[in-house]
Amino acid sequence: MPSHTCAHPPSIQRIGESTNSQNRTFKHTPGDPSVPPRRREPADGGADAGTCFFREDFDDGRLDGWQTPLGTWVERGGEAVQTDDTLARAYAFAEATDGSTDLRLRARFRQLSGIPGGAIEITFGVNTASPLEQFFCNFEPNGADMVFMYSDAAGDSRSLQELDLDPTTMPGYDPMASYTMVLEIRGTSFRCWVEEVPGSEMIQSDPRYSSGAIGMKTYRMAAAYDWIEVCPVD
Ligand SMILES: [Ca+2]
Ligand SMILES: [Ca+2]
Repeated sequence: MPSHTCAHPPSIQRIGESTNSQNRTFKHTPGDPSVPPRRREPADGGADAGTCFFREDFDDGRLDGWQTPLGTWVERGGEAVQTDDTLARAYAFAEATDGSTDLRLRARFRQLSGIPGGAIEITFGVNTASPLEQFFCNFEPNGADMVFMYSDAAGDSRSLQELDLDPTTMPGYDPMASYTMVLEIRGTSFRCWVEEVPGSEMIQSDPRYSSGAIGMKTYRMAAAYDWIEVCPVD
């Protein structure tokens, strides 16, 4: 069994580029929202946290390493915050994998305000030369749907899959709480779910996917991301 320590998630890092921060270890504090939890499903094909491509905890106050083409993004209080809850498209992206197609992306986020159909999303396969071209997995914390979408280079967004899912019917559900979204990519197949929401899994594939940057995205919602990590899968 792995020990209860892991590499401290640095503010921004591609594994292999830094030496000092990778050598630091610390004891996990249960419930500490600023620290990605140790993988809960070690038998599920995930790599140990120490081998991840990329981790960001948004703790140094600067949104360094991120491009923010649309929306109002700031790093504040240990979170990346998109403050505009009116925009139909806001996103920020970072190059995280040096071209790997297969990955497991996890992100912890919460809504701050938004319309009933507003969404918090993670985006992937972002074409950095033409970044409106991207895929994203969409969670609507106020109810309605989970959606996989593809946006072409002109920004035309189409659903690949819509899963009718209303988490507000779950006992004890709090739409303002923090949730953890997971996206697994193998080849051109994707699987996305919200860890705290049973039945939220979507499985989809699309031949237009071929690596790209990853990122955060919102739809008519202000939201805060506590951390995001990209690790190998398999
Ligand atoms: Ca930062
Ligand atoms: Ca954080």
